Amino acid sequence: MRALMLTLVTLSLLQAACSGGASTATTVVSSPTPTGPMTVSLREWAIDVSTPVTKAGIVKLAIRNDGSVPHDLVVVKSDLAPNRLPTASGRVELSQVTTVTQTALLPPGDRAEASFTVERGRYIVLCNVIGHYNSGQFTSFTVE
Ligand SMILES: [Cu+2]
Repeated sequence: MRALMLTLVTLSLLQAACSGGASTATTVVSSPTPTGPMTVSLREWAIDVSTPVTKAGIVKLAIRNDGSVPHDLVVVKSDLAPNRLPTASGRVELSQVTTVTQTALLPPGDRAEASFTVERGRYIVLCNVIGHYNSGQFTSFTVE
């Protein structure tokens, strides 16, 4: 996480240096915490999150369906392995897990936002369209 943030800061500084012409890099990094939303990309058959480790508090997700079929997004708090959630008929049984948030079905290219409060622990992010979780469309992030 720290290495990633340093990389991002370095990239910002490089961008500023390249686009700023003769001016020196004056980018001020005033906040030690990430301010933007966690981006979530849905596709066949994976989910990519930009921030695999985050801090307790409010998490904001910027979700996009980058796949070619409709997907949805469900966030579950669970200490189970990400591929071990209870399923029935090709879907995760949400009544048997702690569901934090759930989007509507997103057509390809569509976006959605979600924000919710997280505490320490592991959160599993999945698509619950029939068969998609079993095809590997899930990931997880950790809250420290
Ligand atoms: Cu899906």
